[in-house]
Amino acid sequence: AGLESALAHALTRGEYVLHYQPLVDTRHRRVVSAEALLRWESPEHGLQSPAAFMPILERGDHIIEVGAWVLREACRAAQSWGGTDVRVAVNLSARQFTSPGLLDTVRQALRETGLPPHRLELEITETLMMLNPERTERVLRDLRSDGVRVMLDDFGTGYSSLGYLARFPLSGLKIDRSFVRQMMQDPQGKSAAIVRAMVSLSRDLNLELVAEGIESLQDLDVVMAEGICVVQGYHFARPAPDWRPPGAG
Ligand code: G
Ligand code: G
Ligand code: NA
Ligand code: MN
Repeated sequence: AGLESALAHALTRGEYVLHYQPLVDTRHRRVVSAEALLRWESPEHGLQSPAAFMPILERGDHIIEVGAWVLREACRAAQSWGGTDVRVAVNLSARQFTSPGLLDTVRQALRETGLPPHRLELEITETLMMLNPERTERVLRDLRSDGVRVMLDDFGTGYSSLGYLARFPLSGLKIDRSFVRQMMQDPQGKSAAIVRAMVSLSRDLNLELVAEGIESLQDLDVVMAEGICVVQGYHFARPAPDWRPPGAG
């Protein structure tokens, strides 16, 4: 109960912060996006990862307000990066994605901050995408027609069927970092074969492909050898507060 009641006040007390971790396009040696990652600076418990408190927030309605704050704050930060076209990526929770107000919340965050819609990227998981496929399809169409990008996060670990990749208007796929780990252990193994299929699939479906969890130069070499150009991971940068894109002043 300690965490739960402390969380109820975290938003009004200004205890939430966003850390940012860049996504790098290795072809152009350029940061293309930065993922906003929520942290709770709890006075009693210290810096908390969403893994610790998201499950608690998901049980209440409060998560809708926190999600709206994350969207607005991420858009505000990205707008403050100045004359760059670096995007900002925001993770959506299940409650937030299925809430009737999602589209309004996104539009309001863009309107209030003045961030161009094409600089906002939303990350959803396969599980979330499959909760209500009909609704997902409508919501994604609305978001995409506004110009907002949508990425499928942790791709390869969920339960979506490949048919949905054609049906849903996604912008791209983020290959779960477990594939990179397994490829490093066995470069000719089954995970490598699956990643090769993902590369081919994303090309044919015109989806951007991102490899997560790049922790070393060796990881980078392996994914680049498979033709994956957009990467993210500790090798480039850990999530950090007050992040700005290179050259943004
Ligand atoms: O940053 P970290 O590895 O601690 O994140 C743990 C999990 O929390 C990841 O799955 C990440 O996607 C998720 N997460 C991070 N920030 C947010 C956020 O703002 N909203 C939601 N819904 N999930 C987030
Ligand atoms: O579920 P999602 O992919 O959104 O999780 C994002 C989280 O993954 C971030 O919060 C971050 O802390 C973590 N992360 C980012 N880069 C790396 C990495 O290179 N290695 C590992 N192990 N975790 C990472
Ligand atoms: Na994510
Ligand atoms: Mn992910």
